[in-house]
Order: sequence, then C-alpha cells, then structure tokens
Amino acid sequence: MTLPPQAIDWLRSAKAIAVLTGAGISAESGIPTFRDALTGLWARYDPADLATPQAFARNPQLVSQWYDQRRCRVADCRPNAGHFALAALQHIAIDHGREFTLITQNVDRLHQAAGSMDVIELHGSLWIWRCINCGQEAEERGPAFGNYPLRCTCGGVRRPAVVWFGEALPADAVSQAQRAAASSDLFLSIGTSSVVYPAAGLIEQAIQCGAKVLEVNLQPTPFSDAVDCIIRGRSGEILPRLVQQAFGHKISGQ
Ligand code: BJW
Ligand code: ZN
Repeated sequence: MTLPPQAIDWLRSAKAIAVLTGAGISAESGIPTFRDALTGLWARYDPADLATPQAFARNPQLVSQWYDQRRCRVADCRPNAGHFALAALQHIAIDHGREFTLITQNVDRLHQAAGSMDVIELHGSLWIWRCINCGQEAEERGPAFGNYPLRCTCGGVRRPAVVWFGEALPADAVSQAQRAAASSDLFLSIGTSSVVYPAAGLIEQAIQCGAKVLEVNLQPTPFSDAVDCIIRGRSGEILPRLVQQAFGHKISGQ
C-alpha cells in the first residue's frame, strides 16, 4: 500500500506535532485492546465489574487480582515498531527544533520503554499502585503479588493507579494534552477507537483548532469522516514507513 503523499509532507513541514495513542498501538506487542469484538478485554469482561470505583469497593480482591494479572502479562511484552517509530519521530522533531507531544491512553508504559520522553499518561499506569487511605504511590515491577487486595503500611487498601470510568483524569495531564492538541498543526490519532472521553475530545479540539489530523487505525472511528487523512493498517507497519519516507530514518529496534 502506498502511503498518502500529503501525510509525508505534513510530517516534514509540521512545526508542532501532537500524537494521541490508544490500545491499538500495543496490540502488536501482544497486549489485548479493549473493544475488539473477539479479542478485546471488554468482549470477555464487563467493565462495570472491573473498571469502576464501585467495582473496586464491592470486590477489591477480584479487581486487584485482575489488574495484577494484566501487570504481569505486560511485563512479558516489548515495544513494537510503532512505539519505536514514535520515539524516533520525537527525536527527529527535537533535532529540527519542532514541538512534539505524545499523549497516551495506555497504561502499559511501552512508549517509555521504546525511548519516548515526557509521555502524557491520561489513564494512569498499571505499574503504579496507590493507597486509597494515605495516597502513597509506589512502582511495582516485581512478580505477581499473590495476596489480594494489597495493603499499605498505614493499613489502607492499595489500588492500581489507573483511571476508571467515572473518575477524573489527572488534571495536569489533561491540561497539557489540551494545550498540545490546540496548538498542534499536525495531530496523529493512532490505534484508538476514540469513544472514551475526555481523551477523544482532543481529536475534536485539534480539528477545531485547524490542525491537519491523520488517523492510523485498522477500523473506522467516529472521527473518520472529519479527519484530513486516514491510513487503514497496523500502526506497527504504517508508522515506521511514514517516518522512513518522511525523514529517511530506518526504524530498526524491536
Ligand atoms: C489498531 C491495531 C493496530 C487494533 N494498529 N490500530 C462524553 C460523552 C460520553 C461519555 C462521557 C463523556 N465524558 C465522559 C464520559 C464518560 C466516560 C466515557 O467516555 N464513556 C464512554 C465509553 C461512553 N468517561 C469517563 O468516565 C472518564 N472520566 C470522566 O469523564 O470523569 C468525569 C469526572 C470529572 C470530575 C470528577 C469526577 C469525574 C474516565 C475514562 C477512563 C477510561 N478508562 C479505561 C480503563 C483504564 C484502566 C485499564 O486499563 O483497565 O481506559 S477504559 C479503556 O478505554 C482504557 C482505554 O485507555 C480507553 C480507550 O480505549 P482505546 O485505547 O481507544 O482502545 P479500544 O480497544 O477502544 O480501541 C482500539 C483501537 O485500536 C480500535 O479502533 C482498533 O481498530 C485499533 N487497532 N489493532 C492500529 N495493530
Ligand atoms: Zn496508606
């Protein structure tokens, strides 16, 4: 498939690039998405039972164990060529004196593992667990916890520091992301179904503020009719080709 030439031109000429990623960028690393009809997490589990504060209050053991299983699964996963391409794009942008902001809805930290810097995490991280009593947070990189729920030294219950439905996103992350979307001249929407707000609102904002918007996704999204360019394909294949064709930079690391 030939890449749209305008997408290459926009990448070369953009002064401020903002990128929003979703679960699709990590799919090729072996991490399930949420809404894929067959393999998505929400095809097998009800989010109301696992991804709300009410679910955690009802059954902290079940919810903690489920998130710990996901944490351990992600520990075995490596960034793919899509993550590496975005890390390379950031370094190229910085070298050219351009603005670059990477905003992710993902909780896996594979962007950081690929070398991306200053990643804005809208929905938190699977690796950080927080005490609901004293608020203390700690990174947990070890093996499965085994006993659930986890307890803090203060006696409080600890939870994964992810953002569940009905919870506010980290305010500073949202404001940084909104500023980047509004001031971008090129906005890339990569591997997100774009149905979860306020993250999906960033795409709307970029469109309204006049950025060129490029969607890379296997499937249509609610914004497909509104964006400037769509590339249907796997981000792990499309993003390295875009970076290579725009800048001659070969993405090698896997
Ligand atoms: C590929 C690919 C490949 C596959 N290459 N592509 C406005 C309107 C309607 C509702 C709301 C609204 N504002 C707020 C709401 C409510 C709610 C919401 O949005 N609901 C809608 C779903 C109806 N939002 C919230 O509740 C948010 N909080 C909030 O608004 O609080 C208000 C408040 C303010 C002040 C005080 C208190 C409250 C919070 C949202 C939190 C979302 N959390 C989750 C779980 C995180 C933890 C965990 O990991 O378990 O975040 S839900 C889940 O969805 C996860 C994701 O980050 C998020 C987005 O999913 P994503 O990444 O788009 O994945 P998929 O699976 O949906 O899509 C994958 C895509 O990839 C697909 O398109 C594929 O085609 C594609 N793909 N392989 C390229 N190789
Ligand atoms: Zn505590």
